[in-house]
Amino acid sequence: MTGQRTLEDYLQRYAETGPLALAVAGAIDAVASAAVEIADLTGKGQLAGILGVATGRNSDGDLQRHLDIRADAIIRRCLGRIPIAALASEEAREAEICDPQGRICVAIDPLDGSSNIDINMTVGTIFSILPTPDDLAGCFRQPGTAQVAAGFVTYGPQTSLVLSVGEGVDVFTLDRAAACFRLVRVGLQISTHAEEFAINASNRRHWDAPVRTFVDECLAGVDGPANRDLNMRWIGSLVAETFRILTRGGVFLYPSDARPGYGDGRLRLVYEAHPIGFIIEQAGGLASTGYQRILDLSAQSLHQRVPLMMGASHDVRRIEELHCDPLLIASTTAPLFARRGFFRL
Ligand code: AFP
Repeated sequence: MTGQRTLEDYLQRYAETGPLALAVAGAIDAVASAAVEIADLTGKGQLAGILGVATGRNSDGDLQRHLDIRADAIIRRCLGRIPIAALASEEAREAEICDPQGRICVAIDPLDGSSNIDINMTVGTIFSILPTPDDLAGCFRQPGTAQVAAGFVTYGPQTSLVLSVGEGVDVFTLDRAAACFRLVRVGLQISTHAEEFAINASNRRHWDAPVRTFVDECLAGVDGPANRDLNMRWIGSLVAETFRILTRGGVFLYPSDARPGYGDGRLRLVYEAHPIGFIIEQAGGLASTGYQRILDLSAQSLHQRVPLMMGASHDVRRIEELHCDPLLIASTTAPLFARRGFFRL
């Protein structure tokens, strides 16, 4: 039953399944409480001040905007009410040890897509929930498969919370009048073949051959190896792209490329690719670097970047084939593209 069931009811039932589930439910409830505040803030736009103005750079050199910092503070305050062992955030250089007796550790991207704030585009919060390991120092070096829950919130026309506790993907939409999230979708599944692909095509000249070949196959449409016509989208907000793929399918690529600083792509492993990969796999899709399953990776450093190709299983497998079998590149780089100059290879 959807529409009436609240996130609170959902979490109460989940929490009864054990002490770890109780801790996970508490963290999700805290993130949801923070999301109600952040939604109000983003909904005010410039009435809340110049939220998108850059106020500096984070520990990894990314522009830090006013709302990034506000969102981080709101989430920290809400999570501070429950016993978590450690907290990692895109907005802080180091992870914070909180309550070593806490059963879980939480990693967050407080506001993904913040470069979209001033153009009124969807932004979001991403969260990953891990069990506390025996060696707390290694809590954020666990593989993505260790996650017990993950999700994200989109602050767009609707404020929606997309959640998985390892039993499929469900969606809750904020009932603003009641200030509570209500269950609206249960058990989302991504179709195996994409009808849309998403990549920042302005970087084409910087891509490796496997990525160029895959995109050329998408552009060749029904007359090419893909045997179907595909549309293209690029929003510049990972949470919005992921919500679209969960809703109507598709494949997303943020590959590594030849630009300085993009040798491992742009997206972060611990608080972006791991939670998004968890959600995508729970919905029947795949998430890969092109060579490896995202969830099999363990971070060597907290803000480590990673290439991310995710979504429709057939298309992610094709991307992996092109990365792993160079002969495929030669055979599919047809003279059509090379000689007629459709694309400079
Ligand atoms: P910001 O948080 O700096 O806006 O970056 C958003 C993001 O990490 C991810 O959400 C987008 O998919 C990606 O960057 C867009 O990157 P490009 O601006 O290079 O297309």
